[in-house]
Amino acid sequence: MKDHVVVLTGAGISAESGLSTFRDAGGLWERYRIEDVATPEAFARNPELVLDFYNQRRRQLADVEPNAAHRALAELEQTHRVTIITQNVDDLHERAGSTNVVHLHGELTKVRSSEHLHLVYDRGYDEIRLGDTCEQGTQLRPHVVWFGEAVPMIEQAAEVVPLADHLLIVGTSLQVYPAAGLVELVDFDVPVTVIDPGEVPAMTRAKVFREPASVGVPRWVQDMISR
Ligand code: BV8
Repeated sequence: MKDHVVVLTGAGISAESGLSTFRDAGGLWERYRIEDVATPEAFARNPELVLDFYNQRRRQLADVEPNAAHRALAELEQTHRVTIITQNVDDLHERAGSTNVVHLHGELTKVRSSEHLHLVYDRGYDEIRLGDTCEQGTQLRPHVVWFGEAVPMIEQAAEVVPLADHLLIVGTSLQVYPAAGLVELVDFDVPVTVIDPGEVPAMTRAKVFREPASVGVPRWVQDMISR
């Protein structure tokens, strides 16, 4: 039976593809206030501002490519069972070839009805305009989890983490909950590795490689494959 590698990823794994992280210098939250663009209240108050914020990010996806870290995780599926639990709303894991990706906070390439949560549609990299509606006539919104909204995939993720033979944490500051709480669910005897050039409040027993994902992840994967 192939070992099961569970990977928790955040904005840092997509940084070298050219997508801004949130909290780093020059990050999204330096240019926008969460309460203006990433809450249901913000959407009710100023839907155009919110739609524009996500239209820009969706459009940008068309101009970027997966990097060596995304590709290495896809390659690892040849020798291991891999589950990627990502906080990212970009589609770079799938474009790199990963087949088992759980999007905790939604997906930019999908839109949904703002009232009928089950009405979800593919949008590719196209924009949403005010007045674009679902088949029930309600305004479309980005299929992402805003702050203060429930995280529907958290149960599924919480069932997978305890099944890990290895936990790899890449490019997340572990500041946002309940996602950050997942790392506590790994068994005490399971090896935990963190790849992040910055300060990350990871578990004391984690092996930390303070380097960019495009360097640390391919090397970690080669090490796993060659074992
Ligand atoms: C909820 C989608 C209740 C939208 C996102 C407990 C304690 C405190 C607060 C809370 C709590 N529980 C809940 C809260 C409130 C809140 C929260 O966590 N607030 C934080 C700010 C304190 N959580 C919520 O609101 C959640 N919902 O609790 O609902 C509920 C329950 C039931 C029913 C109804 C309601 C919803 C949270 C999800 C919000 N949506 N994204 C969008 O993308 O626009 S969160 C978004 O921000 C991302 O998805 C991600 O999760 C987070 C950003 O974090 P990271 O990805 O880690 O990125 P960051 O920039 O922080 O760090 C980058 C890292 O990469 C750094 O470490 C850096 O060093 C590293 N790096 C940089 N370059 C590289 C690199 N690494 C490798 N290589 C490189 N080259």
